[in-house]
Amino acid sequence: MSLNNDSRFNSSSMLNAVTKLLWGQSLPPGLLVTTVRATWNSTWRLMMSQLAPSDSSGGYTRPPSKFRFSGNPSPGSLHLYVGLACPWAHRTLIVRALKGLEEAVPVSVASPGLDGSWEFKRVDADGIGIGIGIGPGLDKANGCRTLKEVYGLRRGGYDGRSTVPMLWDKVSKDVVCNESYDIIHLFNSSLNSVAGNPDLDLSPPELKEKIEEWYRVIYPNVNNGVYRCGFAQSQEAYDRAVNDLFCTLDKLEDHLASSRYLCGDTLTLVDVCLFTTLIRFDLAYNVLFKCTKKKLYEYPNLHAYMRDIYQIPKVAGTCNFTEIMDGYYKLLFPLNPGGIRPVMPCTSQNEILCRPHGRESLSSATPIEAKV
Ligand SMILES: N[C@@H](CCC(=O)N[C@@H](CS)C(=O)NCC(=O)O)C(=O)O
Repeated sequence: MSLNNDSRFNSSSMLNAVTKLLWGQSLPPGLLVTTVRATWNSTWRLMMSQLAPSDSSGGYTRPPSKFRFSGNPSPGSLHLYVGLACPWAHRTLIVRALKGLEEAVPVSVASPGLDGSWEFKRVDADGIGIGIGIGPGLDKANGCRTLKEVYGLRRGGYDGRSTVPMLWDKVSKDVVCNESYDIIHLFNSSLNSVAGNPDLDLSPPELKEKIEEWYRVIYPNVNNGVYRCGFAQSQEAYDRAVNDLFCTLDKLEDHLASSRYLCGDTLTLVDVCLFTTLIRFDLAYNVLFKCTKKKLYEYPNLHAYMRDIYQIPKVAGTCNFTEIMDGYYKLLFPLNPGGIRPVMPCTSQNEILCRPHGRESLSSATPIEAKV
């Protein structure tokens, strides 16, 4: 048993001893449940109101990213900070890999600490999820212990939320950007002079409008939609979010019956954005965020589309299922106070994800495999 479990065990046995002393063998169950419900509800509301801001109807409102990208990045001085549980950071890892930017933009991988903030630690080799990809580790750019410390190094300091992904400039010692959508655009088109795969364009001019149109659908209803379900603070807000989510998944299921990717024959940035939510769906959102109407596995086209993207060279190596499950179930404390991690669903195992997807016939374009 870990130190942490020991102390949890000791404090609950102490509480037990005190209640026995005051009330005998056990508290009357009705009194116990009512007291704990009232205390837990008000503590939960206090915690949620600070960690997950909501509107007047209890709907989750995501705070905007503080550092948006503008201007020209200086290739050679960039460093990327990510956490592997995070779907927004995952987008940046995929585009970095597909564009062949691994050497030009080194990465440091943080893991969630017990207080829910990001920290860097030395991790054993067997902490590396399915064993073929990236794992958490130390801060290679600044040697900091936490991401908050890295943000704090910028001139003028910073006291906002220290989120991943974050792109750092090692020369100016400043945050370049902490908005994933900006970072993936930057990786796609502004670093071609140092990219191993400069010819791959995940946002070609003729598809830009379609990409934006799809993003306006998937961001509020799916990417942020799952968080709107999980962080809803009223039944009404949850009902709205879950309805938006599943209506959109139904539409996507229909669309993907005849289209290999969202914008047609070729993979684009908006597919990457959808993929990082889909790959976490059965693992985390279905259970923890109460996205329970269906499992992703019950959508044959969406599941095959997800496998299609998973099987693109280098993509599987960016997915770390151990970190995803630990990140959501153990460390998103407000939603899972007991910290018990459910068993990994079979449908999210590598073996299933590597099954043939059969979607080649939907596209006549050069397969992405040949371009990566
Ligand atoms: N809009 C941001 C969202 C990033 C975000 O919310 N990251 C979460 C992890 S999934 C985070 O780092 N949270 C830490 C915190 O809020 O303190 C983006 O797309 O880059």
